[in-house]
Amino acid sequence: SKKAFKSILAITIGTTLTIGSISASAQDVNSRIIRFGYGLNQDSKQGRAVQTFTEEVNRLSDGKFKVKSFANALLGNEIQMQNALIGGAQEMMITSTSSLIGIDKKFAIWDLPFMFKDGPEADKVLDGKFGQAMLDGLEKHGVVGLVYWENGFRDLTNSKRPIKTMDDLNSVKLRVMQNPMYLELFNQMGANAIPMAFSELFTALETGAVDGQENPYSTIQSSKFYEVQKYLSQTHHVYSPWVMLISKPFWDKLSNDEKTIIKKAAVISREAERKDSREQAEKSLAFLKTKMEVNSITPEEMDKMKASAKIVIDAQAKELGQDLLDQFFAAIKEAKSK
Ligand code: TF8
Repeated sequence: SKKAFKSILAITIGTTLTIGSISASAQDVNSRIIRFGYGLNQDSKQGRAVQTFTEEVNRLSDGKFKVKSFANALLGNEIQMQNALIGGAQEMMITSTSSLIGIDKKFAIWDLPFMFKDGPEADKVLDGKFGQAMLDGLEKHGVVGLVYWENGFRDLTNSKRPIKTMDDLNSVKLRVMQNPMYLELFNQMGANAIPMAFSELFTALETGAVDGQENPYSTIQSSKFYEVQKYLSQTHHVYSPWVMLISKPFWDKLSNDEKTIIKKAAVISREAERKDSREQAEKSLAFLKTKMEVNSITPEEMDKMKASAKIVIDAQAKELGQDLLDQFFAAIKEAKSK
């Protein structure tokens, strides 16, 4: 009868809805707390993307996973956090690939100067076979690499003078990331490069312990470097990625369903972060122009900087092996052709 059909329909719909809403709990998903550390402040593209990740993990696990995020290097600087992940004292973090070289020196490859034309070109190499192989190589060192985010093209700021030529870099005390490639790159260009953790940088700029630094526009804005720096020079010397890491001891405890949740949320956060980063770059530059003296570099001077950088690239070939460099260059070539 009509009535019986209706009630069967009601039961069917009811069951379907129930199954839909309990799907995450029907899986092998346990209650977990994930401590997630990062270096920038909450009101930065990094902070916003960590928030996206937090919400996605919460949604996909039906609230069973709780991500507790710690901004401003509250859990330590990047190197300290990496070690905490390896030891299992912290679950997750986002780090610059640059500071990972203490764990896997191959990661210096991403910081080779003047490699990428734009973000989408870098995405292809990072998300493709080459980038994945680099992530796979981390596991034996005690961390699992999930996805790359965009830190972005790096530009120079300082408080001494506009940097228009390499000569202008002379005797500028420039903070660089803790990676010998940067040390050599800027010393080669005439600066006095000083490696330092990002968490110490604002104070060092404020007190004059260093004169300058290099980071993407968005970070110069969100970390308020414009308050203690007068000049911004658009060198765009390196395209710098971030990488999302999870502690290997923690990862090994997770069920496959749990790993899938983390992986899905990581990819969603990556897409959101890159979009935000690319929109923010323009806005940050416009903002910084109201606060700082901004100059571009002429093509002739750019060529000189690139020639100087070439020496550093050749030195890295010795350090990392020509093989790896060739694979990297091939991946870039392929990305350019697509
Ligand atoms: C640097 C990096 C940092 C980021 C951030 C702390 O200059 O670009 O801004 O890695 O996660 O140290």
